[in-house]
Amino acid sequence: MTTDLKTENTAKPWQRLHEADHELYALCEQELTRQRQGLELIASENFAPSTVITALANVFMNKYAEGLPAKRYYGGCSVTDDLECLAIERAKKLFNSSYANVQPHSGAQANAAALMALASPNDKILALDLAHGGHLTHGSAVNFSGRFYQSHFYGVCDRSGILDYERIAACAKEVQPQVIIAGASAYSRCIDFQKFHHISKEVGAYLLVDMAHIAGLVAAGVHPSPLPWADVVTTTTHKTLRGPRSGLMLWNNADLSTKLNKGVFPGTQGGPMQHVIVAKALCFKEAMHSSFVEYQRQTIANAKALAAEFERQGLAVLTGGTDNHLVLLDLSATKFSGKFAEQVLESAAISVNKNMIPGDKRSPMITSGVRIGTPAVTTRGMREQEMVTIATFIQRALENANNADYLVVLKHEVEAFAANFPLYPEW
Ligand code: DSN
Repeated sequence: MTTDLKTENTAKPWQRLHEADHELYALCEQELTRQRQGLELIASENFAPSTVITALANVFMNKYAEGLPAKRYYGGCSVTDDLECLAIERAKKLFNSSYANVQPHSGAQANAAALMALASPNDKILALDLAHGGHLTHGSAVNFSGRFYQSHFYGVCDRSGILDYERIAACAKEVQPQVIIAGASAYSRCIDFQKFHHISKEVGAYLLVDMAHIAGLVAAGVHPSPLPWADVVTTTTHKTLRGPRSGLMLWNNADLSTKLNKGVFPGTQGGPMQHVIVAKALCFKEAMHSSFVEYQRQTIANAKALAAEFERQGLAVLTGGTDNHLVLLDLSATKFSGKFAEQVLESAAISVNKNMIPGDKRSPMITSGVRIGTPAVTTRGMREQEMVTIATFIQRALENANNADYLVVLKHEVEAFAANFPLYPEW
């Protein structure tokens, strides 16, 4: 693992479950084995350092601390205040923001809090269409954001698969939204946040940037930061940022502080998970290290190598390549659906996820695309030459999709390959 905080303590945090609850211990062990044996290519997943996982098990779990440092609804919060202030300072430094709220439990919660702060029920919001790479919490009809707000969507250009800022500006003028959301869960190109800023200002909308997927790239300076341009930035902390499963909110305008903090508590959350804030503060520290920048550079280089090899093999890559940590395969010209491809690859110990593509004729449960990300395999130490091997594994699996015996043999080959890159060797 490319972590800078080596631990001398090789005990797994769930070791004591061995005596306390053997069933749970066995499940933790099975999951560790699964993660070690396969190839993890889900773009939103990563392997947090063992130090971060271990940091989650701490006594702050016992503490209620509604409110903010020095303004709590419970006594006994003096140490908790110190912890939360430390985490806030680290988040601000890492992302060069003036303010941070480290309490969101997840990216979805951070988006709920930001929308609660910036819009009233039934206000209009404008975001990237889910089928074009958006996110459920950006206005989907099946999510609170589509139930409580009038959601409108912009898309990517049909031919290029790339955001067309002139069309987004025209759409914003027509819709006149209260909030414009920029950010994606399946978009492989750089997002121009400055352009989104100008579009938002022109129509008098707030700009909310959800940078969950690219937060690690932004922290490392290998993707432009939304902080100079957005009214509020939300993110998860466990994707490219490689921290614990959690959320974060950042902003620069002091006038929004009360609203945004209240959007988190009491707006959408109760007591913060202070034990997770310990692990978040640790991940922010790790992300300031020079080796983290190297890791993010390699993550992008690996995604580019993967895209190039897919194209060389004749598989269609949406947008023709990538600028970030993920590649979108367009399977619409093949006999495969995204769902079928996901299942075939899983039988060869390769984890990806099916994904809608622009103009998809199939439903979100079937889809015509597959999303493939490099953060986790890069954490394992893989580089460009391994990406060529992985693209070949994927192509061989798809070519032999109906040959169960072949897929069993391929699975063993994939597992032997993965074993060359030990995961959590300290455990
Ligand atoms: N579920 C995440 C993803 O896979 O992109 C987003 O929340």
